[in-house]
Amino acid sequence: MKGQNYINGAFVDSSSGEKFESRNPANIDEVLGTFPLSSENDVDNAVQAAKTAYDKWRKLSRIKRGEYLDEFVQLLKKDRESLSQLVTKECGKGIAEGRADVTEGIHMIQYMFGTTRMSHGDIIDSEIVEKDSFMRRRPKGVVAAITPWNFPFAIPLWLICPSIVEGNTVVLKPSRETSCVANKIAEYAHAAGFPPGVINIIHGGCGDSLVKHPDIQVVLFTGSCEVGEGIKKVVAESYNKMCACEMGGKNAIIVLDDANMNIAVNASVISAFKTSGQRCTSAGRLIVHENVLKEFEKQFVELAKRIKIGNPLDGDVFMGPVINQAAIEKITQYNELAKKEGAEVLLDGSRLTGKVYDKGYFMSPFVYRMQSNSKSRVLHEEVFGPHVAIIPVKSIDEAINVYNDTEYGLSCAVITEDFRKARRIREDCEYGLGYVNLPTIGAEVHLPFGGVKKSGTGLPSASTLIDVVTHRTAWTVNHDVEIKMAQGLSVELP
Ligand code: UN1
Repeated sequence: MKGQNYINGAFVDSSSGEKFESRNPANIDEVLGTFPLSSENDVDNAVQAAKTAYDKWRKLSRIKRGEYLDEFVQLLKKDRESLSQLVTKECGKGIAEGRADVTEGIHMIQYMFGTTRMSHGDIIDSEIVEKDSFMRRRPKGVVAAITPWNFPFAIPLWLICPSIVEGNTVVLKPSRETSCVANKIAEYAHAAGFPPGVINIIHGGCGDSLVKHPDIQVVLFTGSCEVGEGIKKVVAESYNKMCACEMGGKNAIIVLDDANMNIAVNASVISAFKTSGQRCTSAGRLIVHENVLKEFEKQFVELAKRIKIGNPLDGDVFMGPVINQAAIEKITQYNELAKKEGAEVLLDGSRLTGKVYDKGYFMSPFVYRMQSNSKSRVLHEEVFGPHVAIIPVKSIDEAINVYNDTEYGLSCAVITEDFRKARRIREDCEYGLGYVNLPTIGAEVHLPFGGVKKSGTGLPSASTLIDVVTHRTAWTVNHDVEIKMAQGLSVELP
């Protein structure tokens, strides 16, 4: 694929003239596409196009704006399978997950389209009966969306769809690792006939100048803590910008002593190893009651050993490659660090070699037991790979303390048959996404998606992004012929 930026309704090259490649992580000799390394000038062009389009776009009715999304989704649905294959080829997750990513993106478009004929403000009583007040939403302007490679289809659509339905226009800067999928999103948006400038996509190397651009009102970001913290600093220094950042987790499954062992083991394998542990919702910690520890460990390790690793396009492969060489190095370092920090290794994971493995970035699961320890780095830092700790606990109180003992707070699951214990977890653990008898992954688009503490800015994405990309305004109308004031403010005029 020869990728280009998509600015003001046209596919254009970058003024930088520089290029980068996107490769298949399961076969690094395969170049999937070449893309422009965008410059500050390209960023400016894209933001100006979005700014110009904004005025007309915001004046369309919400229903009319939604109809473009309907057209968009009809086109995407026809090519679901080829899009899923591209997602899998470019980011390496299993084909079932490639399909789920495309489905999740389609759901977001359908959901936002569905909201356009529903009420979307409030009517609020006044203390004066002749007055009506309304909470009305207004768009904010030009939105910058910066998205990761692990959900190359769904996450851009999570961020684009609520923004544009509300009347904003968007400049998307996708991860370099998954530029082909982003280019496809641009092609389908173009075919759906969105007015020029409503959706703009610029590739590679320009996130910083996009965030700093004075005409960007909102920055939506999903990715690493380091980048998110940088964005928060830029926003703090400007008077007209705000941001919503989703920034990872050190999520956990809590397995209590009454747990259904089948659910506990399956939920843990799914949470730790789907997407090769590279979701922000993946579980890096399994907090297990000592009464069931032995049984849990035995079954979990047995199942983890049986995981099929290989070409993610093969339907029976559970784990594809990790994304790149840097990921291999980071995960390997954390596996080594766990050993140094006193981990009891139950399943030693490493880079796989030989046959198909030599062509890509394949790693096997690493499972270890470690006592809770506030100084351990591996129990506190996000690894973003197939690396999971089993932490024994003696009670539900200890499980809650261990769960909360990280700087993150995204996804939490408890496995129990006792609704009272589940309620303790619901009330006392710090999280944005909570699950009972389920994995930590797999949230649906019509739920709020976001974490607390270091995991996010407390402004969840997906459905609740509407609150981020709109100003809520108060609009009050008097139906009387005289002015009656609330708060006893009515006075005789002189
Ligand atoms: C992410 O990894 O950044 O809940 C998003 C889930 C998916 C989204 C993950 N629906 O696991």
